[in-house]
Amino acid sequence: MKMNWVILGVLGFATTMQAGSDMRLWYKQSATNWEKQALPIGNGRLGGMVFGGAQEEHVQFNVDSLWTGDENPAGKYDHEHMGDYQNFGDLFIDFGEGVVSNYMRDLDISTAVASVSYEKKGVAYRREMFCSQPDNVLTIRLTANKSGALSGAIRLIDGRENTSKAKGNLLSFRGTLSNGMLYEARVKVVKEGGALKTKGDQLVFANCDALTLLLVADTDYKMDRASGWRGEDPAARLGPWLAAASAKQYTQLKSDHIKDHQSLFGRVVLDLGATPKEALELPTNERIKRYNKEGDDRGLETLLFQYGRYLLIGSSRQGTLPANLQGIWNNRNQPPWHSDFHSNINQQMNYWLAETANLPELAQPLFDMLVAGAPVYREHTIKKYGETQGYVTCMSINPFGGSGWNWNIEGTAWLAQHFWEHYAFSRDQAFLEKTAWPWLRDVSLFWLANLKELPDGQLVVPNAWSHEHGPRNVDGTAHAQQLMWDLFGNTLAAAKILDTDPKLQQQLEKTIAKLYGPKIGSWGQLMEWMGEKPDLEKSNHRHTSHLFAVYPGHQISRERTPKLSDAAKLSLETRGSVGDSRRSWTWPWRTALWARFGEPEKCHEMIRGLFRYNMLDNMITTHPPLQLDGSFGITAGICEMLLQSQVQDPKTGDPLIELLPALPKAWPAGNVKGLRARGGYTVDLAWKDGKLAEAKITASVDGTCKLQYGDKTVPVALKAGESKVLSTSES
Ligand code: FUC
Repeated sequence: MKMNWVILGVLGFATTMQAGSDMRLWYKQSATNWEKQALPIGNGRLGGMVFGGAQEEHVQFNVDSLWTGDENPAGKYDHEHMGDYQNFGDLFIDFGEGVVSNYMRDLDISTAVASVSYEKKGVAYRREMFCSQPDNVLTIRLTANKSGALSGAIRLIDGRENTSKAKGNLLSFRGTLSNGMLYEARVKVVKEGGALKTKGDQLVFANCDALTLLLVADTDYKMDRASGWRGEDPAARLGPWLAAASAKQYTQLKSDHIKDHQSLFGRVVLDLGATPKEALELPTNERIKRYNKEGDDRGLETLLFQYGRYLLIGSSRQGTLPANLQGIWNNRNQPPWHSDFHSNINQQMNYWLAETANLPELAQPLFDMLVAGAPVYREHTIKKYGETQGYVTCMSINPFGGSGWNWNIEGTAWLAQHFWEHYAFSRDQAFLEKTAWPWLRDVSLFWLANLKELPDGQLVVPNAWSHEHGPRNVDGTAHAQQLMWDLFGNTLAAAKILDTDPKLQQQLEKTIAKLYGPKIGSWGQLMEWMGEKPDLEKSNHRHTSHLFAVYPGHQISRERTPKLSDAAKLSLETRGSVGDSRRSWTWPWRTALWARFGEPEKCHEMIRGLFRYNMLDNMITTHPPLQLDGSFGITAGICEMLLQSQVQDPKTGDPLIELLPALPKAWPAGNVKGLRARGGYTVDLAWKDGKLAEAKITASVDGTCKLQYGDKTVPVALKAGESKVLSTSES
């Protein structure tokens, strides 16, 4: 096979790229179970779970910042100080009883609009719901094909104690959490035709032609320690938001919302091949069952990929808190694991896709929260470790800089990787200097001061834990050592690029050389601990912490460290895929790991496993319970199958961009548009008969890289804004 550069435009992607068809989840029944069936909508800050009943609509809603708890100085894992992410409230619309036919509810993830349609007494009803980011409202539009057909009652319920009021065309409640946080929600009902009046704490509407419900909600949380984590009373914003949204026509609200959503969602188009007609005719819950038997539904896999992107757009936008264990969707006041920011895999997995799947600005909330929390982490660290530099945290993080449960001292090093990667993908120098560098430097400083020297001079992380597996407080777990290599390497690279701190650069270089490195054990495995622990190493434990160096790290790779790579592969194979290995987040991580090993069939097996064992009807992954890490993570895993860029030329530092490194047999023909690669590149690919047909690479900054397909490589030099198209031919 030959790879040739062709003149841009001759083989355009327009002909091969199809717009994302079949981007709908749909069902023939309304949801009865919040976790398994309700459908998520969100604008990053405000989220809703839509049940879609014909007799009664129920939208449970959340705001990202409604949290109990505080700075948690004692590092407790309790409800008072660690706190819990709260259910904000519920909105109910009672339409009354009646026989319903032709019922359908759906969620179109390409427009981020959920809808319900049905017929009752000869009238066709339609309902549309979405969370608008530009207008800050959760909007519900009720229509019918006959005038005066809409009658019912609307209730708004506080997630704690109901204090709802109805006045004029408004429903509202307001309250204060145990930590003093103020919160408020309002719903404005705009009717067309008919009548609207209050009845107790409800609004009753009769014989209306159409109604638009606008729900606004917020808290007085402020991501700023100096302000005591509190800002303006939410009431100051809710009024103007409602006034502005109700001044717009519904069609305008909807088109502004869709435009905003598509500006992010539309950046990546994926087509993994055909879906049998009979699968398309099935509602999503049945379609998943069919897929688990037949395995031939490429559209469902594409939908899964895009759903991760949809969910991140819905739960993480600039200015919000990052997506937590449940994204933004939670119907309990003491949810599992507090619905917190879990720093031993889950929080990191939530954001892997942001860079590769072309949603980089959605990672900003993660950086914002960590930077805002740093002064608290620092105090907490000094209390625990005495006067030292930098910071570490406990495993579970809350939005007030607090963290609880056991110390996860390596966690901040793992999070540091996200700061570096954000730069590596964008080459955004200002971000590197202002945001990433302080974090990389501070976490490195902690570790430079706190590593333990072995008698032979090698350096290890003391008191480490291969997450939730085996002994605690041991020296030099593979995971911790690999994190140090990653952290110090990235910090050194950043210091060189920024041309800063030569003393620190020297110290980092020396320390990297002395780090206790990855070891191969007696049966060829990658050792998880300094000593062998055969029973544990051969278990089906869910965590694959010792494989961090393969993904999301890059210390071990097929190309540069083939022996270690083989050992790591054996360790992964040994973990198997039964028992504890079946979790929301295990399959995605292993998809990415197998992709790094260049094992496409294993990758596909992981996708199948996720669908079979850890998928709810609403296509959100379950641990159990519902956990969003898997939904986000699988998108990142699929990205690794199609494109990888972690390997750098050792001399120039240029990325080696590998095209289709793990394309399974099940995806013989397809295309993808808009994946990102390190170095500031965007890549489009088309393949046929299991082989690359065409690649287009576009640069956002001036630079050079190498494209690799199979054993062929070609150098690329591009200026910002330029593209090149590569085609392959048999010869
Ligand atoms: C980590 C994992 C668990 C679960 C929890 C939320 O502690 O070990 O499997 O995902 O986070």
